Amino acid sequence: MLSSFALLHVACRGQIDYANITNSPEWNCIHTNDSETMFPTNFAWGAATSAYQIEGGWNVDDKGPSIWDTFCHEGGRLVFEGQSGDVTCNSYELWEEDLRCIRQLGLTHYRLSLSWSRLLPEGITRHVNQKGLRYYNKVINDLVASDVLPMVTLYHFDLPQALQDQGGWKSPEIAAIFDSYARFCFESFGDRVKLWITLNEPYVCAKLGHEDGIFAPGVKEPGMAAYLVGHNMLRGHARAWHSYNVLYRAKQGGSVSLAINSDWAEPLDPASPDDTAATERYLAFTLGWFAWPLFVTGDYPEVMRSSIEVRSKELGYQEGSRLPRFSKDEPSLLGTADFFALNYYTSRRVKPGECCPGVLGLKSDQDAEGVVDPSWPVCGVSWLAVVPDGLRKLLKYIKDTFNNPAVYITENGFSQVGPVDMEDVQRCGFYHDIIQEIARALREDGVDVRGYFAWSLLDNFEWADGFSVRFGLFHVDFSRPERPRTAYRSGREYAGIISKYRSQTMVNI
Ligand code: GBH
Repeated sequence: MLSSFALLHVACRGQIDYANITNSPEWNCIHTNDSETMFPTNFAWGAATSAYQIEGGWNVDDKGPSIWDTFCHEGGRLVFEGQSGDVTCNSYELWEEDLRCIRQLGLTHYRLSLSWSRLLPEGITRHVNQKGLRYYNKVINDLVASDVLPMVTLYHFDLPQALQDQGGWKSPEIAAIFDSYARFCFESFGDRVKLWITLNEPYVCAKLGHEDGIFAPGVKEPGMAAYLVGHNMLRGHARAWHSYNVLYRAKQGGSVSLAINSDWAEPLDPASPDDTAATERYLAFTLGWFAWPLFVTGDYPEVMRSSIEVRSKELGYQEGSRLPRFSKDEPSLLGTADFFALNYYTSRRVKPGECCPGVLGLKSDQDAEGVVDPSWPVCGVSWLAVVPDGLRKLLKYIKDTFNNPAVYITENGFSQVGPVDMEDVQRCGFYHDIIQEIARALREDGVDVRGYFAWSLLDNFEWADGFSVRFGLFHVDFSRPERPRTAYRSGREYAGIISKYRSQTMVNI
């Protein structure tokens, strides 16, 4: 077993206090007795990707452009070195290479996303791209034939440009349009796909796409657009879930959810009531924003609403004008998730925000600031402090707050920047640690964890960071037209972990 904290100590750079790492009890107690680690026999061992990040083929075979095509081509200065997903891993041509990687890992599940504008070039079902349909049918059929179950995300950041031109996620009509796209997908693939994610990380689309403007569509309307976008995404999700429930569940028997990203958060000073209240706001404005409507009340968390109202009053906005209300005439949000889909990457310690009471924006509404504990290694991209036990704490919080749902960890990973290191020992240590934390969540906390999807199968187009940040279990050589995939050491170790735990049976959980 690798001693990962020692490896992190050697290999990480950045905001790390080296002296503190070796002294940190958090890192010294990560390793449990391995022999106690067991997983349920049907546990999903997966890896994840998304369409724009791997497919390439951006304008071939009748595919329509998406907002990421536009963002990279026109707003290219916002992406690292003006890069784009035009070709990326070229999985549109090289799917069989991906399948080989999936089989090499021994995955039981593979999470992919569909490119909406590859299937429906204008975003609506009037015009179906048969070649796109054929592509995804082949992917799904090949997976099933290889005994790998697909988890399919309908939307991972890549709205058809044609729909953006009509207002995109800010437009109320988008909910019905998304629903008809979702029905088209359930109808086309639902005989073979039993795990569905409607939307990936609405928080990121809302905040990075419409508040900060650093993701497509690059809208910068602080304190306004993000709430509207989040609202319409939730409305679209709810409609799609109800469609599945009424039209497809009986004959297809699958499950549908929405993937929510959240840091784990805890008070900077646990004894401080201000830090504790700020932590509650921090979680309410990320996890709670999307989980409360689905799992708790059918509406946003009370503390989110009240914080926004306080700022709105100061700034002269009317009640409810920034954070919309759900209409009683529309399908209800409550209960529209068949499982909890969690994307977890990092943790923060939280204190009240230092930002700007008089300023319009999510940060000022939220009034909470997350800081990285000096003992947490930051190994690749700057936001990703590596905190495996934060996942366990977040899982316990989800169990307690959302009435013990079945949970899939639909994304989690560890990034690499700088020179390629095929012997990525820190990432190996990370995967061992995170899987131990999941085992503890199952065994000691009784969390109903159903599966784990590593982000990502392949190095790929990492959004605004382009190809400068690598999350893959397989390295991809982007300088060569064949885009060769080669397993990192972490890929081989993840395969080893899977083969070890797949053959065990969990007792006494
Ligand atoms: C995931 O989001 C995405 O689903 C996936 O496509 C992506 O490849 C993966 O992350 C790795 O990045 O730039 O300082 O504003 C993870 C959640 C939330 C993490 C927003 C980065 C932005 C930090 N993300 N956060 S910052």
